[in-house]
Amino acid sequence: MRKLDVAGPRGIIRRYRDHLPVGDDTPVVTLDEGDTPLIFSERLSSKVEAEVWLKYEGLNPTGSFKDRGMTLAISKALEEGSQAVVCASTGNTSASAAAYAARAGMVCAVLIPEGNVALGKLAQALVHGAKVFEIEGNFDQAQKLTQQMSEQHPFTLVNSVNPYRVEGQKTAAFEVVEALGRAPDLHVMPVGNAGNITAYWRGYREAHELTWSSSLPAMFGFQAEGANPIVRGEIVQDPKTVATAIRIGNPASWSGAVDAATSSGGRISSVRDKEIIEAYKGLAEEGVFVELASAAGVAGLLEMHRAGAVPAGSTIACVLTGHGLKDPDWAMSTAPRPRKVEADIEVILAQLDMA
Ligand code: AN7
Repeated sequence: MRKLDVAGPRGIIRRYRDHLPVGDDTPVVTLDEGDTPLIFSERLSSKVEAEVWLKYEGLNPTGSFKDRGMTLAISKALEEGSQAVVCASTGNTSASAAAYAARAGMVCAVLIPEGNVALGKLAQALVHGAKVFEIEGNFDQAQKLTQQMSEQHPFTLVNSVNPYRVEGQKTAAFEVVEALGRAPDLHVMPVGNAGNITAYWRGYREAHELTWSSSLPAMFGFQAEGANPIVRGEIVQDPKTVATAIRIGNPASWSGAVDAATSSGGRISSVRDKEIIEAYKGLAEEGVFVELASAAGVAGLLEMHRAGAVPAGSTIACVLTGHGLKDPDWAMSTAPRPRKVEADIEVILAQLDMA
């Protein structure tokens, strides 16, 4: 009897170890992250008259792209003898840090902005045993505090200013290139603290140098209109958007995002909350459940199409950064209520208008 094929190495450190800063002695703290699907979108492709592929990063172990960078950041922290990590977060980084720190047996402290973290993310950080502090302030203030904690106290900072985070996250670009056989023409994604666009651009450039792809994509990043410091060219003191994950007024990797956009021939732009919500609904209608911030890239792509900026027939990769289950409150607030009925098939059929 033929055995099932043994799958290749699991987790981004094992799969891409030749392209990451790890050695034989680096412990591998992994939850088998990465290897996420690149889903073809019929609906978006016909809308924008191009080939649109969705990189569904919500299918990582903790439900967001953050796991790619966290596996490496936590593994390196452990290798360096650190016993505690700290991060500021709009939610997903803290969920991921909490899970990987738990796996490594490390202490994890997280600082989150009070009242602006989606329920699922908060639940994750708490369940994995992180020490969670809701600060009376926003993400940018939390980020300053964690910087001080890591400079003055024995905490390893695992925000994306930690260089291993960006290194790990670049592997998503490798996977897109593997799946398409080359880089896309356009790469579209949300931008918050700007670590991820920095990482994708690095990943695409390395894939190009390694001759995995003969071309490079133009990189398009989208901030929410009320939290768009890079577009404005100045810090936004009181950032506001329904997409709490990207409610950031002073991104740590600002220059990385500008570099990705300008050197690739792309752009950083804003999308309105209304457009983000529309894009979120559209994705749900084709079976893809994301959190609001993740829909910002799609919203941006649709806006580009309206402006005539999507070349017909081009290949487009669109990153969906986090899972819809992260934010059940938002999902429920816009969806219809379930109907309460008697346990009677006739009653149910009558309500369905199918009797
Ligand atoms: C779903 O968790 O900043 O531009 O602290 O959770 O790399 O910051 C999250 C960011 C996009 C933006 N989509 O990525 C955090 C945090 C989702 C996110 C972003 C985030 P970056």
